[in-house]
Amino acid sequence: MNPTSCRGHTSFLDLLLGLGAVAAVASGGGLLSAGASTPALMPVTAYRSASCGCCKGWLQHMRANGFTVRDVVVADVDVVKRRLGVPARLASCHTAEVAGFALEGHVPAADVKRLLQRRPPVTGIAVPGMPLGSPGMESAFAKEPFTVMAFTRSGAITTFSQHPQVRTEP
Ligand SMILES: [Cu+2]
Repeated sequence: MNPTSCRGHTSFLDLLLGLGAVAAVASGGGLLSAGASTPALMPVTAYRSASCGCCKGWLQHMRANGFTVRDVVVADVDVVKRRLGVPARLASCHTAEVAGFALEGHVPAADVKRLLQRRPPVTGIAVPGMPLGSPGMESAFAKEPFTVMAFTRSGAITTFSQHPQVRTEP
């Protein structure tokens, strides 16, 4: 997989959706009252290679959905993936950490929030590869269905959520 091959544009629609989510949280009073334990405010540390455009797109997506993201450029993301226990067959471009969980690839912010709310006994969640239409991989030409997988260090891999996307003909 070549992390430099992806596209780095976040669509206007995605920005709007992200801002909408932040506004919804703010209007509910969550940002003011809930403090540091609010899942939406958990800091995310993201590791990526310097040339990865779609990684930056995912960072933008997370920030637009209320996360504070620390952007760490590393020489070899595979070292980080091994440290965090990401199975090789679930690998994508960037890898991130939030609240002790690993996040691999273009995981939607909504899934990260669900992970933080439910705290299942997993090491992390992943979107393998780089499906078109996933957050940070916006495309005018195609939206591929994708599945968010949960994984453990003992090697168990299960389905966390599914994102059936509508294909558009070019
Ligand atoms: Cu990517």
